[in-house]
Amino acid sequence: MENGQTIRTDWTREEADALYRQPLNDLLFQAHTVHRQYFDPNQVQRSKLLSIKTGGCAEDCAYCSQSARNGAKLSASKLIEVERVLAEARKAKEAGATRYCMGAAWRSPKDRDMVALEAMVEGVKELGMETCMTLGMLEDDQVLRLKTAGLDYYNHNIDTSERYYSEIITTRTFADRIDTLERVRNAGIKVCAGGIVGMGEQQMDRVDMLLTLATLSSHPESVPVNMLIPMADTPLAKVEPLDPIEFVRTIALARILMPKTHVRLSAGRTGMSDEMQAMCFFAGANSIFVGDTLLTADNPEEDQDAALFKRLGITAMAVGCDGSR
Ligand code: SAM
Ligand code: DTB
Ligand code: SF4
Repeated sequence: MENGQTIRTDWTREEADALYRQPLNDLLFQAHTVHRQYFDPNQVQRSKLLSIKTGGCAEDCAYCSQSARNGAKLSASKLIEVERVLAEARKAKEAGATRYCMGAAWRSPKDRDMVALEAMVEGVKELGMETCMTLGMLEDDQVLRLKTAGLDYYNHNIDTSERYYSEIITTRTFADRIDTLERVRNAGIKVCAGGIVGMGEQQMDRVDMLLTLATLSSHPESVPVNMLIPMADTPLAKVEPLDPIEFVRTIALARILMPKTHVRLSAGRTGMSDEMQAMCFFAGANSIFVGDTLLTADNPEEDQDAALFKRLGITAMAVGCDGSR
């Protein structure tokens, strides 16, 4: 029991579905009430992303500009130098980011890359930032090496519901994803796992995706909710845009099911109005990516986010503060 409520990992599909479908005002009220019980509602955490190895990926994720399989034009880079990563991390810290997330376009890391990855984690930690990596699937020994280097979070998304998954990715299974999440959790690294909405899925897929995360043995500490950024030359380039209210409902359900989790309003903010983002913060989102690029796609400029925070009376979480009550 916490704050008079139990953190539940036994949510049923019927409960989650009913929560998602209730009248929007009821859903928002409930989500915001839960949010206030666990977090300062006016504080938002800021993470910065860096692509440490871009393009040429062997996986066939239908949304991704970095897959070598789906005809996207992005050329493959090598793993970048440790010093360059640390120089970028320093800049991100000066700009106020508290978590540094390093992403690689890999199915999984090669053992020959591990020494450089460990040095990146150690160097970013020395700067006083939280570290996060997203490198694809991991084996037990790789998880252990990253943990020993000091990695705080590992991001690995389930992307969508188990039902819709095979429409989006065929080169690794939903069960593979869960397997990597379990390895990360068992090693004592904090879990960052979420997905993408707006990929042509149905409402029940959005509910089921969150239900899978909320019924893991422990909730992920971070849940990024990405709005699909339709990338040219990918199979999802021309998918019908999602009703923004459906996106807000997804955030609200994530907040209710996983009360203590940082819910991140992730990719796709350049396509969102200030009003929509404000609604997402009210619904329980309390983390964003900052800086004008994500991995390969655009993100709002720092000035724009600073102006939005000012308009909304939101302040940024400081290093070492998780915004919880
Ligand atoms: N290669 C690693 C992997 O897939 O696990 C790490 C990087 S990958 C780009 C991280 C996540 O970014 C994906 O799982 C997906 O949820 C999200 N993502 C990628 N492309 C996106 C897009 N066009 N729109 C929204 N989210 C996207
Ligand atoms: C996550 O859920 N979203 C981030 C992070 N985890 C690695 C990635 C968003 C990528 C958006 C598309 C791009 O920049 O290429
Ligand atoms: Fe590769 Fe990750 Fe893109 Fe999938 S999402 S194609 S694994 S970089």
